Amino acid sequence: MQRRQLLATGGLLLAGLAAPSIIRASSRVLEIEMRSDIEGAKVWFDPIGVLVEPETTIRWIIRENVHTTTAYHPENNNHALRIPSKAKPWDSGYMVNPGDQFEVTLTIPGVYDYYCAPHEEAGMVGRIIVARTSGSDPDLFENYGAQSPDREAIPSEAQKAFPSIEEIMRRKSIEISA
Ligand SMILES: [Cu+2]
Repeated sequence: MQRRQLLATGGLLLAGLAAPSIIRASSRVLEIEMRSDIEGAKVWFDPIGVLVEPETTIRWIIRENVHTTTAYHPENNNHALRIPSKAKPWDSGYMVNPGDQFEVTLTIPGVYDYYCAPHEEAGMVGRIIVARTSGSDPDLFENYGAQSPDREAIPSEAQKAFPSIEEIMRRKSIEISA
């Protein structure tokens, strides 16, 4: 029995020494679906709002229609900065095949707003809040509601679609029914 316990401990130690990529693979992943009804009249990210820990990998998966996931950031078509200023922007480009995926790992706490390029006018946007469950982050909401006059305006349908920070903090995940 003792010997078996020792072996088990040794195994754990070895696992700890293994390549960082192996440890990464077991880190948190959260999936967001890119959806559409048959006519393409209704398009949405599901869940539209999520609360995650730092180092979470967000994986977007396309189910229907054609979509992008694109961060609100000046590098993306001169859009307003609506992700933490030190975070790297992302743009998936057009995703067309059901099942295709795009991943981003978010490390910096804060609010991340993003949109779908062909459907921003239709209000296809999402919001991710990255926050530690313990302790407070003074910079967490630094860009919340930021509007820059020299950037692309956020269409009113998109502005209306964002779930509030308070609601995301309370519910952790805000789903949209088909
Ligand atoms: Cu879309």
